[in-house]
Amino acid sequence: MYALHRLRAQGFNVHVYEAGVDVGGTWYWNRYPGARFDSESWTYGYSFSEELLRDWDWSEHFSPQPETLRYCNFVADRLDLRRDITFGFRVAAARWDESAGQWEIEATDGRRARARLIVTAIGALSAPVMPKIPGVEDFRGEAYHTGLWPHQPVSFAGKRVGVLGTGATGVQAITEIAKTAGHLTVFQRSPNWCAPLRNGPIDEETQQRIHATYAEIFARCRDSYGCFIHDADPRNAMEVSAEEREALYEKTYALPGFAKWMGNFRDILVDRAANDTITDFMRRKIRARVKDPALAEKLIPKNHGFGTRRVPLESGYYEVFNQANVRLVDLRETPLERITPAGIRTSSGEHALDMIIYATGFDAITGAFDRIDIRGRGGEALKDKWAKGPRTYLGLQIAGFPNLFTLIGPHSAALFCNMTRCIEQNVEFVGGLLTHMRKRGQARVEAAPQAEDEWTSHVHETAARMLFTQVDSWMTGVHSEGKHTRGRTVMVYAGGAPKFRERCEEVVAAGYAGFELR
Ligand code: NA7
Repeated sequence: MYALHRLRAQGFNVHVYEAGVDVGGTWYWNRYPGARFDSESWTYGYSFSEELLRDWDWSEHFSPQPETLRYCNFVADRLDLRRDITFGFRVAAARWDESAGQWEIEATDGRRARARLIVTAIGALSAPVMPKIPGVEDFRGEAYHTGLWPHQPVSFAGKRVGVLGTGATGVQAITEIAKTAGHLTVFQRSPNWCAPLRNGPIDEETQQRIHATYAEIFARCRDSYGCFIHDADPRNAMEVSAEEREALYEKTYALPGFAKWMGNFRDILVDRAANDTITDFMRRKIRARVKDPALAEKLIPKNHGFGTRRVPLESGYYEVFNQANVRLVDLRETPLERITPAGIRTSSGEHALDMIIYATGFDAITGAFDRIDIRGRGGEALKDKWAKGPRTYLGLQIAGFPNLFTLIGPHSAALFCNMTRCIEQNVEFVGGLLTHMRKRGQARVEAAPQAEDEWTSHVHETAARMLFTQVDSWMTGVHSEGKHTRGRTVMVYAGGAPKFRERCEEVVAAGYAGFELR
């Protein structure tokens, strides 16, 4: 939406093709119960427009999905975006036509369109993945994927509900569904380190303070590693006494949002000994919250340290397992065998269900690209080029694919950064580059192969020091669909948003070095 607004304001002829029947992207598709921000609402809205900031009040510190979707609609209305959007147009193919110097896109229903330049804004977590389990089609009850949730209300009352998946989505959905389900069975393959969200309504006084300090809020986000409002404590975890360490862990655990992940000792995500200390703290928290000690052990992750996967923020998740109507099935103990017409069968027998909810995540980061047949110069398929992992220049362009920009693409900072904040930077960079080209009468831009090589190596080097690269997760390109084919892949730029922005500024100052313009 910002790309449309910005490029249109810069005098370009822009048109958006959107698969959904309305705006909202992630917030349009992910309408499962419990869906909400894991970042402070007032840090997540667009910052580019005084008017948008002035005329929108967030009602909660961590906005629920319906309010966020209303916000997206508010932005679309205020900026009069819909007149340049074709909805219900799912792009199946995009081909570069060298002789015309144009891209041609084709929708799944055969409609076509042409443009000199394409800017993708197809998301990093937008290609939902169903698990590859035999019998998925056989189930006779209700079945939903959280990322393709129906628009009609879904009732859980009196039903036997099964949830598969305990990532950020599963954790939010489970907590909410447990409130009304007749019986809830949670099928857990890997537990995650979850921590309290500590949401609450925004009172009038706080609302006024937020409005009065937006400039400061966004400046703080801009200077932090991931564009979150939380910035790391400058000390290393092992530099202080055990008591001081514990005190900061308690303090951040009691704070809202990602304070415990992003606002902790600076080395907990890079130094294993430091990470062990916070992991031990989180382990004790789970034990204290779950009444049955054996169950608590099952909910404690064994294969990764705290924060090496995105931390699901919860509002009573662990307490759900103290409820009489909730049961945890540990799929590592009793592996899943198949979906049956009546429920889910594990090695210990069949669990009869009225509803199955697949909270099984996304073919992350490259999935949305792989689902479009993107062909560059000489008919080269992007999927083939990225078969062993993405190769890009600044996450924004790909050698061999002229006039194609990939906002929040693989290897951009946006993927280790809060999306809206980094989207704004990405859009402004692309807008600046296109204006630069227009002034010079240039019509074609393509990443230089050498610039792509250098950026790809830099992304790999930067990732190497981070603990998260040694763990299976969507951030390392491992998901149920791709796990066995590609293994762990460096998918994100982990140098942090400020370094990424600096690099982009240097590129601009050097006349868009690394981009071949003609
Ligand atoms: P995630 O974080 O990728 O979680 C997917 C979950 O589904 C995870 O617990 C998986 O277990 C589980 N899963 C996937 N396939 C299977 C099969 N076949 N059997 C059992 N369990 C399975 O996706 P989310 O939607 O929760 O969150 C993604 C991001 O979106 C999140 O970080 C926020 O930024 C927003 P596994 O861990 O692979 O063992």
